[in-house]
Amino acid sequence: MDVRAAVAFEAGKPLQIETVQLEGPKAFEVLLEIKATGICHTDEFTLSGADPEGLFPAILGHEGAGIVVDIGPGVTSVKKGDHVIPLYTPECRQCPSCLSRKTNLCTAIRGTQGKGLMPDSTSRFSFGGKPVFHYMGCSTFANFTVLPEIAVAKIREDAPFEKACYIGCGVTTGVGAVVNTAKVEIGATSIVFGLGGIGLNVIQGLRLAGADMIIGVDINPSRKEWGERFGMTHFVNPKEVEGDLVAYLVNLTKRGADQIGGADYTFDCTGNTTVMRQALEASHRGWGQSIIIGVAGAGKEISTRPFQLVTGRVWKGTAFGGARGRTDVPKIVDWYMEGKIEIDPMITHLLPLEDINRGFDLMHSGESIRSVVVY
Ligand code: NAD
Ligand code: AHE
Ligand code: ZN
Repeated sequence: MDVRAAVAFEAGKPLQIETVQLEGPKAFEVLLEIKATGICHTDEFTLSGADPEGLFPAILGHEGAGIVVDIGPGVTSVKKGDHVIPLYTPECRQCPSCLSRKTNLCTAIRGTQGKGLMPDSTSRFSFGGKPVFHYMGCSTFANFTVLPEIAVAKIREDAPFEKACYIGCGVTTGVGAVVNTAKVEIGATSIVFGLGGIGLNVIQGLRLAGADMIIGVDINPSRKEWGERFGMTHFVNPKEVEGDLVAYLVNLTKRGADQIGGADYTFDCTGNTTVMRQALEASHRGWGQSIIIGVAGAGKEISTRPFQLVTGRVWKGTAFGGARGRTDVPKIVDWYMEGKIEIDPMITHLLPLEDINRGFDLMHSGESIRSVVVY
C-alpha cells in the first residue's frame, strides 16, 4: 500500500515527505494507522548522524499512537480497531531478560531492530523499489507502519492520540526513571539536568514520588518557568553560576547535621557527557544515585575519579524508564486520564506531517517542549 512518510535519506539533511510503499503484516505482526507522533531528541540524535546505529534511508519516529488496522497470522494479543502505542522496547514475556524480572530490555527482536529490519530480517518499507529502513522498530513518521505484536501496548480508547503518543517515549522515560529505576522515596532531594521533553517528566515523576527538593538545571533560562509548573523547587542556570557548578549544587543541597551536601538522586536528561559527570559528582557521598537518561553520540565516553564511586555514589542508566511496555504503558495512560500526571501543557506545538522539519527547528531553538505531528 501507499503511505505518507517523512523519509530521512541522509544524515544532517531535512526529512523529505514522500509516498512510500508498505507491505502488509506477516505472521505475528500488525499493521497500524499512526494518528499522532511526538518528535523526541533521540530522533534528532539519529538524524544528525551521531547515532552509531543510525541507518539511511530510514523512516524515523518512535513516539506514536494509533489504531490496529490489520493483523498477520498468529496474532492473538490485539485485534483490528484496538488503540495502541508502539513500543521501541518490546515485551515478549518469554526471553531471558523478560523472565529475569531484573530489566525491561527485552531481547526477543533487538538484533534485527538495531539493523532497521523486521524480525525476519527484511523491511516492510520501500521507495522507488529499494528498501527503506525501519527505526527503533517503530517508524512513526509514517501514517501507516508495521510492528511485531510484542511491540504494541493496547490502551484505552478514550485517550486522545495527540497526547497519548508522548507516553510512547518521553512521559514513560521521565516518570519511569524516577519510579522504576531510581525508586525515589518521599522526602528525597534531587537534581534534574536538562528540562526538556524528558527532564520535565522526571520533575513531575519526582513530585509524584514526594521528593522534597527538586532542583532543575538548564542553560535555557525559559526552562525555569517550565520546571516550576511541574514541581521544581529551585532553578540553576549554569551560565549564571560563578565558579564550579558541582560545588554550588552540593552547597545548595546541604541539610541536616552532617552538612555534607549532594542530592539523594540526580538525573541527566541532556545527553552531554560533561553534564553526566557533574550529575554523578553532585550526588550525595555514601548513597547518591545518578541516573543517565540522555543518549550520547558515537565516540563519547563518561569519566570520573573512581573515588566518586568508592565513596558510595552509584551510576545507573535507564532506557524507556525501566518500563515493561505492554504491562506498564496502559497504566501510565490511566494515570494521565485520571489526572495523576500532566501531558497537555508539555505539548507545545501540533504540526501536520508536511511541517515536521519545523518540529526539529523548534527543538533546536529551545522554543518547544514537545512537537507532535498529527496525521
Ligand atoms: P530536549 O532537547 O527536549 O531537552 C534537552 C534539554 O537539555 C534542553 O532544555 C536544553 O536546554 C538542556 N541542556 C542542553 N545542554 C545542557 C547543559 N550543558 N546543561 C544543562 N542543560 C542543558 O531533549 P529531550 O527530548 O528531553 O531528550 C533529552 C535526552 O534524553 C536526549 O539525549 C535524548 O536522546 C534522551 N532520551 C533518552 C531516553 C532513554 O530511554 N534513555 C528516552 C528519550 C530520550
Ligand atoms: N542507538 C544508540 C542508542 C540509543 C539509545 O540508547 N536508545 C534508548 C532509547 S532513547 C529513546 O528516545 C534505548 O532504548 N536504549 C536501549 C537499546 O536497546 O537501544 C547507540 O548509542 O547506539
Ligand atoms: Zn525518545
